[in-house]
Amino acid sequence: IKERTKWFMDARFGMFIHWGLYSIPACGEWVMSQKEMTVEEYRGYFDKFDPVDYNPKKWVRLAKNAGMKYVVLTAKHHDGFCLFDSKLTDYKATNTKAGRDLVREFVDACREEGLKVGLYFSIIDWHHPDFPKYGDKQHPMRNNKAYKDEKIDFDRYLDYMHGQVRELVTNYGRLDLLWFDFSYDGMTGEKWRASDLIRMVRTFQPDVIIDNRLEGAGDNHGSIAKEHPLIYSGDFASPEQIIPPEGVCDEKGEPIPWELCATMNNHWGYCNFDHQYKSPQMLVRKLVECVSKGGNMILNVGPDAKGNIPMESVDILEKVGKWMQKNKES
Ligand code: FUL
Repeated sequence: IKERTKWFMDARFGMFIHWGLYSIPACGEWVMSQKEMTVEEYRGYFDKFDPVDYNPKKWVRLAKNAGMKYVVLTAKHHDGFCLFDSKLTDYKATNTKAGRDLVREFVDACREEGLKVGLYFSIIDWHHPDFPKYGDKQHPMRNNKAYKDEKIDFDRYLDYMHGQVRELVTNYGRLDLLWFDFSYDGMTGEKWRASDLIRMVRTFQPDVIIDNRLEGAGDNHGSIAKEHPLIYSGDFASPEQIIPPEGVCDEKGEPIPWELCATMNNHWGYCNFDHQYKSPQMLVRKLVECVSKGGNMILNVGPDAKGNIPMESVDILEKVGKWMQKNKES
C-alpha cells in the first residue's frame, strides 16, 4: 500500500457532491446528452445560474457530522461548465450571477472543518469545440449529421484539458484527492495523454491520490491497469453503485484501495422527481460492507440550483451520523 493512500484507507467514508448548471433543469447531470442539447441551448442554464444559497461550510459540516472524512466536488462535469475560475475559458461560475470562484470557497470550507479535499474533473467535455461529437458514444451531438464531417483538433482539446488540471493543482493549495472521469471504448489512457497528465500533477501535488478512470472503464471501473500498467495506474479503483463481491485486487491478487461511489437516490446531479432514497439503515449497511471488504464508500449529494442539499439527503445524513456517533471507537 502506497504511503499516500494511508489517510484514504483510514477515512473510509466520504461525501461526493455533483453540482453544476444541470441542477437547474433538475433531472440529473446527463441532461445535456440525454436531451441532445446543443451548446447554445444548454447555455440558457449558464445565463440563469444564480446559486444564492451557496454555502459550502454547510455542506462540509453536514458531511463531518455524518462521520465523513473527505469531500469531493465536481469542479467540472461532462457539460464542461467550470465551478472554478479557469483562465482558459469563459464558461465558468465567475461569469455567471454567482460571480465568484465556487471551488475556492469549497476548498477553504473543507480545510476549515479539517476534512480532506477532493476535486472531480471530467476529462469528457461536451462544451469544448475540439471534443469529438458525431459518433461519440455519449456526446449530445452524437446523432447530429451536421457534425459528421467536422474537423476537430483533439490535441487542442487535450492542451486545454491538461491546462485546466494544471490550474486546479496549482491554484488551490494542497489537494488530497483527484477524481478523473472517465475513459470509454477507445478513449483510454494515452488517448488522454494520461502519463503526461499524471506526471504534471505529481510535480505539483506529489501526495494527491488519483482514481483509475483515466484508463479502461471496463469491469465497473473496478480494476486497475490490467492492460496498461503505466505510471498513470490509479491509486484507487472506483466501482460505481455496485460493491465488488470480493473487494478489489491487483493482478497478483493483492488487495488494493478502492472506493464505492454511490447515490442516495438514483441520480448524481439534482433531480426533483427522484424521491427513491435508500434508507439510512441500508446506507450504513453498504458502508459496513465496503469497509469489511477493504474499501471506502463515497456517498453522493446533488445540491439544487440555489445550492441547497435536498432535505431528504440532509435527513438521511443526520441519521447516518447518529449511527456513526453511537458506534464510534472509544
Ligand atoms: C460517471 C459519470 O458519468 C456520472 O455522471 C457520475 O459523475 C459518476 C460518478 O461517474 O461515470
